[in-house]
Amino acid sequence: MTISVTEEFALSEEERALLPTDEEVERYARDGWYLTRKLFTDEEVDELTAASERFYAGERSRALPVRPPRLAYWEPADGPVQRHNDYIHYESDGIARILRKPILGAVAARLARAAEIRIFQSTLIYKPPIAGEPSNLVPWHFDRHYWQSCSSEDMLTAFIPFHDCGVEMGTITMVDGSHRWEEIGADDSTTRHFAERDNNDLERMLERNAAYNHAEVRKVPMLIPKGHMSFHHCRTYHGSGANVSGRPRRAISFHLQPGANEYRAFHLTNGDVVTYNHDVLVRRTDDGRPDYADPEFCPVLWRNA
Ligand SMILES: O=C(O)CCC(=O)C(=O)O
Repeated sequence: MTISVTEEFALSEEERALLPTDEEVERYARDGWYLTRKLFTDEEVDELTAASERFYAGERSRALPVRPPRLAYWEPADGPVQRHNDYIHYESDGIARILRKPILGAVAARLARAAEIRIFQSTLIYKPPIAGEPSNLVPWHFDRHYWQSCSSEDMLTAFIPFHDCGVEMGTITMVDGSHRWEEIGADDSTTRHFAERDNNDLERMLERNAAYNHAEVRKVPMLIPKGHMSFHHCRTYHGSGANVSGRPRRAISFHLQPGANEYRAFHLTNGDVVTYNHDVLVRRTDDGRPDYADPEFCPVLWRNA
């Protein structure tokens, strides 16, 4: 039995058992994060590692037609810092094939309570096994700030490590329930990526927002076995620490949008309109806006029957 009309978006009976239960969907709404069952086989995860190594060695299935203004794009000349490479689902078919496994999109659709899920962005990440490497530290932030040109408040991210991932590797860590906080202190600077911001400012921002909401900052490291992944809501504060494991921490941050998401003009205080990298890549809607449903860059991952 399947729960989808087309073969493309069909699940087997075994896969259906991997979906979050109603209670888990409720818990995601309360906590702002969710740890999945084993969605990828060991072979699929190993293929992610192999395909990422081919990517780092220079293999591309296709290249971006233009370089967007704020592209994260590690190259060998950047050296042994933390590597981030955006649009990996576009540039590596070997990786995209596995990311597009329907069960992943079906889990996201359940959590976001959406009938359709599309890819928004995907970033290949590599934390080198250097205990003191400062670029390995990911300061507290939430992703909605980077997506102000999006209309949806329900975007979400799957964090997909390519191995067992625990605290010693600097796994992703969530601030429990923080997606429900009312925000204070947001200004134009919050739209800038964490790599361009001061870590102490971001730490203070978290503390200030927690205090304003009379909330305790409860940091929950995601202990993710191989083949499993964590999801977080776009307003959930998260970050991660040093990699002291002696092994590289390899992962993909897979950013997803509900079907209803679309471009909106978001103005900064000086009147400038916020842009996202897609805006120089994707096709236009009939009324001239960047189309965040462009199948080339933002393909559909899952659609309910
Ligand atoms: O690499 C990390 O630990 C955090 C990645 C991240 O910020 C995200 O998945 O949104």
